[in-house]
Amino acid sequence: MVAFTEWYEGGYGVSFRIKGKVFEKKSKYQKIEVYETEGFGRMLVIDGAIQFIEKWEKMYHEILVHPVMLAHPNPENVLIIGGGDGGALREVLLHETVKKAKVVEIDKEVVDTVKKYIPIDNGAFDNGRSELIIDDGIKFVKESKDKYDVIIIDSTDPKGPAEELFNVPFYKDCYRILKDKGLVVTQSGGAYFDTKVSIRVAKNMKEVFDKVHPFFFSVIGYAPSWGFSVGVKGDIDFLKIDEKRGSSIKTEYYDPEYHERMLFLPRKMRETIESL
Ligand code: AG3
Repeated sequence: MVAFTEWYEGGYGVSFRIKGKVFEKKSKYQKIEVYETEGFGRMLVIDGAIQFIEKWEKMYHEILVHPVMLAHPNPENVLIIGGGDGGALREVLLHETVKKAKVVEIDKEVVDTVKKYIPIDNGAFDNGRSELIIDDGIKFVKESKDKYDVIIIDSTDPKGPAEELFNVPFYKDCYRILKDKGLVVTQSGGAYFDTKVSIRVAKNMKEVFDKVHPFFFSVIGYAPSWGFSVGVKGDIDFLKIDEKRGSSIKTEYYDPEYHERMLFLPRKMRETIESL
């Protein structure tokens, strides 16, 4: 039996039986691999970490995108940092309020690999409202003169090229380039494995944003209960969404009816984060 396993601290593994490896390349930034799984389509792996599995990628991309898009009263200008696979962009463009969505991806090889071997963008990169920029997200945000309603950080984990995307200086730049009110969301590690990432993000975001909301959702392919963290600038209640817009978006996992309940935290995590 051939399998691909991603190992977490202490020896916990997330494993898929595979039919074979479809592609492998070391880009300037990272090692990119694509596997054909036995039962769930293709899988993208970067530096040994599972990024998405075709059958379940919506579990992650819907939960990353829709809560912030629906809590914002009128998201028109959206910035995605990372997200070179186009999954987050595809979900952003479901929102008719969006006039412009930019994807700033550091590694063109990720875009090309996914386009060729696991296209999930569903035409999003060709949509007239979208723009793909190959650049370092840190630099882009630091130099940006444009202002955004929503910033979505769809990055790899804080090792390698994404490390700085989890630090206070980057969050400060994000805060600066949000309009008077705006929202930032980032993936922030597992609740039980990689807990230190969730705690680090909560701590660093609390230094910068007016309000911070961490939440967790199961994403098949990652360790149980994956973390997402939202930073609020200005007068926006992240707990309330625009129900009318919510009911017009077709989703499989994100449920506008359960928006608030999604913010449930395991007790230990809630106590730890509240004490920061
Ligand atoms: N972004 C990475 C999610 C984190 C995965 N981490 C892990 N498996 N250790 C997903 C990219 C999809 N757009």
